Amino acid sequence: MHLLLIHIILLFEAVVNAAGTPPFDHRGQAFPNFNHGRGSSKRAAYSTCSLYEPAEQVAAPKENIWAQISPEDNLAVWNLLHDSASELNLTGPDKAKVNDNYVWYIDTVPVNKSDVLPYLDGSGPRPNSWARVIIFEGGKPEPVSQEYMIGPLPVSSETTIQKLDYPFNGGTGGAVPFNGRFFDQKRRDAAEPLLVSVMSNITDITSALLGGVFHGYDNPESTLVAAPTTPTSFNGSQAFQVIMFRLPGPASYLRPLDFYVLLDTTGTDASLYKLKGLVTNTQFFPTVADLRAAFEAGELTEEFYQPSDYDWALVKYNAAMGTRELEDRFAPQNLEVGGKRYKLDSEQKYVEYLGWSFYVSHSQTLGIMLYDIRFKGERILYELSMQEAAAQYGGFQPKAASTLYHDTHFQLGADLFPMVEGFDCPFGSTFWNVTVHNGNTSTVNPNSICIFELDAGFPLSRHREGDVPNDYGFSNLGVVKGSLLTLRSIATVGNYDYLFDYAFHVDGSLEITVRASGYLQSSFFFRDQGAWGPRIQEATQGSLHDHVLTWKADFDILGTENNLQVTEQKTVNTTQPWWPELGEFEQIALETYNVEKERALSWADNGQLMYAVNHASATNKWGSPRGYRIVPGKSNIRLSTLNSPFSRRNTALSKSHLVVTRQHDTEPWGNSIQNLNMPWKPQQDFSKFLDDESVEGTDLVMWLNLGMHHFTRSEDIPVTLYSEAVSSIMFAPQNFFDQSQDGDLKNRRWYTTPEAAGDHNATELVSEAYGINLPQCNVALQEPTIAPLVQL
Ligand SMILES: *[C@@H]1O[C@H](CO)[C@@H](O)[C@H](O)[C@H]1NC(C)=O
Ligand SMILES: *[C@@H]1O[C@H](CO)[C@@H](O)[C@H](O)[C@H]1NC(C)=O
Ligand SMILES: *[C@@H]1O[C@H](CO)[C@@H](O)[C@H](O)[C@H]1NC(C)=O
Ligand SMILES: *[C@@H]1O[C@H](CO)[C@@H](O)[C@H](O)[C@H]1NC(C)=O
Ligand SMILES: *[C@@H]1O[C@H](CO)[C@@H](O)[C@H](O)[C@H]1NC(C)=O
Ligand SMILES: *[C@@H]1O[C@H](CO)[C@@H](O)[C@H](O)[C@H]1NC(C)=O
Ligand SMILES: *[C@@H]1O[C@H](CO)[C@@H](O)[C@H](O)[C@H]1NC(C)=O
Ligand SMILES: *[C@@H]1O[C@H](CO)[C@@H](O)[C@H](O)[C@H]1NC(C)=O
Ligand SMILES: [Cu+2]
Repeated sequence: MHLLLIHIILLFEAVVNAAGTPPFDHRGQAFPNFNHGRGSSKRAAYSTCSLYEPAEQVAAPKENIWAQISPEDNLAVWNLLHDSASELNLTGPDKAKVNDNYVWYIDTVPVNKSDVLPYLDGSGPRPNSWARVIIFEGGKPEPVSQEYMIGPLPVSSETTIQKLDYPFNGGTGGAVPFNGRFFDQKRRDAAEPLLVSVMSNITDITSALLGGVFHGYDNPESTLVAAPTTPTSFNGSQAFQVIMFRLPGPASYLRPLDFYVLLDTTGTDASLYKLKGLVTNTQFFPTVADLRAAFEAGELTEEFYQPSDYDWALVKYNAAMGTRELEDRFAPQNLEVGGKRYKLDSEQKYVEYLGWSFYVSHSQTLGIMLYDIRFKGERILYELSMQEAAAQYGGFQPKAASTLYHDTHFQLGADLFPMVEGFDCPFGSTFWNVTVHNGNTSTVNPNSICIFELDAGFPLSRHREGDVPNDYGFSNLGVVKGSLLTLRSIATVGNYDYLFDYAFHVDGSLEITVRASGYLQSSFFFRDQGAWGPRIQEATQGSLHDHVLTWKADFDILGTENNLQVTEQKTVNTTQPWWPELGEFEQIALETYNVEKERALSWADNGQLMYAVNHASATNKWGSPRGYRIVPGKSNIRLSTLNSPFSRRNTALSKSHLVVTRQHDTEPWGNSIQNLNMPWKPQQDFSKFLDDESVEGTDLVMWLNLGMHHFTRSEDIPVTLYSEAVSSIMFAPQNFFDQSQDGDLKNRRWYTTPEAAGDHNATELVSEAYGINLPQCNVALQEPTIAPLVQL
């Protein structure tokens, strides 16, 4: 941990003067006066920029009632559940087996919007907090995983334990059959003896074909890694495992081998588990004996071998690639040299920034969630949260062909980890912690959310009123600084590092961006399998796959009475009397209507369609409904496969570009985190949200899909690049205001060349800077440190 001091003198003034234009002899009176000279002899006089000054604190208007339950509540709930009086008959986590009852995890039940609004907007009571608990009830005659709600919190004599059924529409409430539940360590332990018995019996074969052996997940004699996938059931009547083998060590995801074991793991009695078959050389062998016969007949060979080293797969400097001229210089940075322009209530996780305000919450499953998002005091969104990060693969081999992931199932929200200042987030960013509950304890993941203001990288707006015969060639020139506040988190879910950005622009627009880096889930390379992705290393194919990430955008434009307006840009034939010679001619025209009922929608071909969420009756000064447009950004896709057995009904929300539904307390989530292993009989079927309800003049929710079709490439080695693996969407005012929201920004310049009397070639330039000081300070950057995770 050393301190790296980098001195950069910020001489904006010198830069301006270096442009070869006449000096500013005619500064407007608002132009700041600088005492510091430009000479290097004066540099010592500059003080250090306040980059690391914390943001000013502000008191949130209301308590953050969306916040997750505290570590104290988590422990109290844990103890309540494990008290014999609960009659839940729980076994402690260290002793429990698949056929016992034990707690999987504790999270937070979303507060009902119908309870929140009276509190938020009036003097209604503070809504109660409830814990959400998932208990694996393998000890029941009919073993299930069951969700519970425990509250109100903190635990008192009023606190009850109830089944949490109401958010789930699949027919079995919060219960999922044992076979469809999360394939946790205990299920893996139950299935491991069968896998080991198979693999230990064929060590000669695996040594010859793969160069390794497998004797158990944690057995030190194993030189192969077993990598199961999901889903592990279709409808809860059966359970299976599709296990691929890889070379161990870092970057194992990029070193797949040509060997697969398929197991039947139905039920809680592991003695009934069976081998379904083995796959290698693109052949299926129902039994070990069949595999052995083929091996002994010399029919099994490998054309390629994974290299034993893995240096090529690490995200580190690769000297063998040479150097680039001048790249040894320090890269440009975004630095808040004027001091932080946002205020925080760090306790309540509340943010204010140049007219914006919002609350931040976090859940174990969904990661960051934003609430009560307002601009200039007016509510735009009640909730903005990611609901699912799905990925589905394709390939001519058992793992890629079957893999579907729902990353909420893998607790994406628990995977937000400390970020690297200066690299993941700018130097001087504000960092917030994330707390994750785990059994009866909680862990603090420090610095796992960062907040910073960025230079947008482009001016928000400008105009040069030109073609005037004076020395400057214009009569006036206005330009406004573009800035935005970003709230960032990175979820490392296994192989992938998803980067989530919420960006609040100064004009009142809000942008969501998600990027992906990290390791591909790859497959063993076969020459004839180009349909599923290119060869990207010696023996590795980059497996083709889709990523689809769904956002819930519960718009409340000025309240809950909203419409979803569609504006189609059509090509129409018209006649106009002043062009009789044209007769009918084609031109563009708008057709506007409100969506009447809940439905799935698509982005239009050639972008000739606009969706806007409007208030049902409020209009701007010019008579247009006040609203926000949903502006498509990069890669607003949907899942490619609509009928795959692995993503049939459990992934319904990923299958359209966007969906509008009516808001209900009973529909807080777009997906169930226990849906993954129930593709044919999901705990929650998103398509059932669409039950013909009206969405006119009512509280509506937009479900928006971002993502990408991952056309894998050799540049995914060592890891996928955030530059290209990116998807975004923006919400922008659409007649919400009477004019653009940049007139009140002082970070701008206004230049005029007033006409001197009788002299149209005036050379006088008058500039206006509105009194914003240009900082004159030394930049002293500190080498980032990474804080350890703290077990409470
Ligand atoms: C309690 O759970 C165990 C499994 O952990 C089970 O064998 C036993 O039957 C259960 N007892 C009751 C009363 O349900
Ligand atoms: C939310 O509303 C539903 C439906 O009215 C109700 O069943 C449930 O108990 C409420 N949840 C909470 C946490 O208050
Ligand atoms: C091991 O292989 C032998 C013969 O190849 C077979 O008889 C035996 O059942 C196998 N054991 C297992 C667990 O597959
Ligand atoms: C699951 O699917 C199988 C095969 O289609 C069917 O026989 C079984 O009845 C289904 N079970 C449930 C609970 O839906
Ligand atoms: C959590 O449970 C473990 C046993 O599983 C126990 O040793 C520990 O003291 C408990 N911690 C707290 C804070 O209750
Ligand atoms: C974040 O966690 C660290 C480590 O537990 C702690 O020192 C720090 O005070 C926490 N910061 C906030 C803002 O809670
Ligand atoms: C306009 O009319 C022309 C001539 O009848 C026809 O070819 C064209 O398709 C029409 N365009 C539209 C948009 O209807
Ligand atoms: C203005 O500038 C133009 C072009 O340089 C020149 O032709 C013209 O004479 C000038 N007019 C006056 C009034 O100086
Ligand atoms: Cu990908």
